[in-house]
Amino acid sequence: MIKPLSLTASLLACLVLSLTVTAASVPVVNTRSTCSKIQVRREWRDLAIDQRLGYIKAVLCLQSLPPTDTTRTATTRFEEFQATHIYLTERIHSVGQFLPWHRHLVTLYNNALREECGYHGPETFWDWTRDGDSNRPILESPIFDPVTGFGGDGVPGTYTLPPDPDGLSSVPFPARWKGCVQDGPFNATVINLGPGRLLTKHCLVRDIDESWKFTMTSENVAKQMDASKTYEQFRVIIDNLVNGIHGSGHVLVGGEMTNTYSADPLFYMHHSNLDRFWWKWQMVDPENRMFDVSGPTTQTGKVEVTLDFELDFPALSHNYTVRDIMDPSVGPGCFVYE
Ligand SMILES: *[C@@H]1O[C@H](CO)[C@@H](O)[C@H](O)[C@H]1NC(C)=O
Ligand SMILES: *[C@@H]1O[C@H](CO)[C@@H](O)[C@H](O)[C@H]1NC(C)=O
Ligand SMILES: [Cu+2]
Repeated sequence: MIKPLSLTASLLACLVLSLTVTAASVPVVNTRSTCSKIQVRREWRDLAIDQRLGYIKAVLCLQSLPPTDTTRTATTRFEEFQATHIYLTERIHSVGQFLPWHRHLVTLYNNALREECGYHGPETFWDWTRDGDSNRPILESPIFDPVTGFGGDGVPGTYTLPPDPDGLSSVPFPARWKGCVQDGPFNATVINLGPGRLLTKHCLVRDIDESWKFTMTSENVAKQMDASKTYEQFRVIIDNLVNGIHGSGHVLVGGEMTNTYSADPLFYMHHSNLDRFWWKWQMVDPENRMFDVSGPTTQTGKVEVTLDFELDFPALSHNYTVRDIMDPSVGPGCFVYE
């Protein structure tokens, strides 16, 4: 196992500024950093079986490592990522920086799987349109496989929501809590965060609902993407539950995934897919779209986000500007999608 220190070292290596010289010999600092390696993200079912098993093993490893910041509510390194998401929830959803912030959270998570838990397969994501386009029930997707996937549905009657005297567990999606996942690699996972902002020890809860399948087709996603000519339109469309681009992976799986404040390992698989849709949208017209960003910086405010806006990742990373994150093919992202 590699210590978090090497993560910092490799990030720094990635942040070396490159200097270019224009025709007029005026030195211009290119602030976009170079990468020692570009990660090519590959869909889950395109990974070899041993890569899938290696990924799962690395997630279990993150779940067994202590948090780097022991003063917070996270009890493991895995929970530390979700704790940061919980802590910032109101500042990173339904705002202009929603997509860049989540893009970098997924990058940091992937870095941790690799650098702290030795995963050496391709970075990966769950393209749920492949399941939406298929005639088979979603539960038969390789993503829910009990041996080579993330395990299946919750078992009814195995979980009861705790009392919520302070209203802390309110969640934005229509949250459903059928029961504990009892097959697969996470059947013994104990989650200490959630539901909502409550801190309770509980199993990984899912409540798979096939009726959302209609939003998960590639046709639906293409329709929403085509309708989005600006970042502003795209940003607003992805947050519309019925359009499905952001909501689908959450509401289909249910349980922890319908709870902004909680932790299913599928969260990162889904959010990377959402990020991929953004990347595809950017790549339609990189000149105009790669650095297009807009929207308020707070849920109720009127201040517009800019490329200079700072994104913070408490306990995970130092700040980055939105500009740093927009083009994932340069540092600190250093990835593309297949
Ligand atoms: C999880 O699955 C393993 C292997 O199938 C089994 O031995 C174990 O009892 C299960 N644990 C729980 C908590 O269900
Ligand atoms: C990091 O970004 C946050 C959020 O924009 C900001 O409040 C904070 O001051 C920044 N921290 C540093 C050290 O620049
Ligand atoms: Cu989120």
